[in-house]
Amino acid sequence: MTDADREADDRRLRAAREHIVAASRPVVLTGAGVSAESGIPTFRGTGGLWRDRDPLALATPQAFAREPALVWEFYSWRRERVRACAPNAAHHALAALEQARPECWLITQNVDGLHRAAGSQRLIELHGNLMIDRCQRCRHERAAVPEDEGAQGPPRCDRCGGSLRPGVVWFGEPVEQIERAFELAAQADLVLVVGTSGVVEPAASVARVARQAGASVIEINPDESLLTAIADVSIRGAAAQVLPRLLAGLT
Ligand code: BV8
Ligand code: ZN
Repeated sequence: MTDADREADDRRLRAAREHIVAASRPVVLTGAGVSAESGIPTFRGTGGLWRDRDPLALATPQAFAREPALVWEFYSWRRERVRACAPNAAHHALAALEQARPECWLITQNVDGLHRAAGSQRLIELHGNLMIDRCQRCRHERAAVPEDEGAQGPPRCDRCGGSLRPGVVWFGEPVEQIERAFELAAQADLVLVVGTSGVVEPAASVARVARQAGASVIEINPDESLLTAIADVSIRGAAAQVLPRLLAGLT
């Protein structure tokens, strides 16, 4: 990195910090990139594949109806990985931001539960939670248990005998909390977009709704995303490195 690059980075960080200091109703939108440094592969990055199957093709109700045991094994594999992972400095920095800013809400696309584990409470898990099982018949929910993982396929509900499924929102399924997320975005004066490609809708539009309502947009991502175009400041870097520097002294 040249001196000029470093100076440009510092300028962007200072500009972003000014937006954060000025904001009183910040909203944070996170994607899989915020968990990358915890060792959880992103959806579209390398390492995201499982038995060379595309996760996007497995994360659908059709795949589960067609091959329940295979899809159950895919989610068991992901649960096992998530159990071995801990929140990273990015998750902790965002939990500290919530402590310092009573109006701050965190809207995540992630299903790994790491924001909750880091202490974030004003949290909306748009796509559900990987570590929850939900009954397909009576919608009873329970914490996923390691004993149920593996090839024997989805377990049965102990209330109604229906088949359980992972408590996540699959592609093609409605995102039940999106209206609440859009309401918060429409009241925000800042949206911090961390570690998302901006590919998945309607989640990515949380940033667009905030922008249209007049919020400033700050993006943290090593690469460009579909949301870079609406960012006031786009910081090229890893969340676990950038967020602690960006929020130092502000939380
Ligand atoms: C809906 C849970 C309507 C499951 C997830 C055609 C046909 C059908 C549907 C559609 C279609 N076209 C569009 C759609 C809509 C579809 C969609 O968006 N598809 C995409 C693929 C085009 N959306 C839906 O289906 C949604 N529902 O529309 O319903 C409806 C309405 C009424 C009634 C019926 C139906 C539901 C979408 C929810 C899908 N579920 N997860 C599971 O996990 O198994 S989404 C899944 O992708 C994950 O949750 C993940 O978080 C999410 C989004 O991806 P990202 O988080 O952005 O991750 P990605 O890998 O893409 O990017 C990572 C980024 O991090 C990169 O930019 C990278 O540069 C950056 N990064 C890497 N390292 C770091 C980093 N950043 C910072 N620091 C680092 N260290
Ligand atoms: Zn049931």
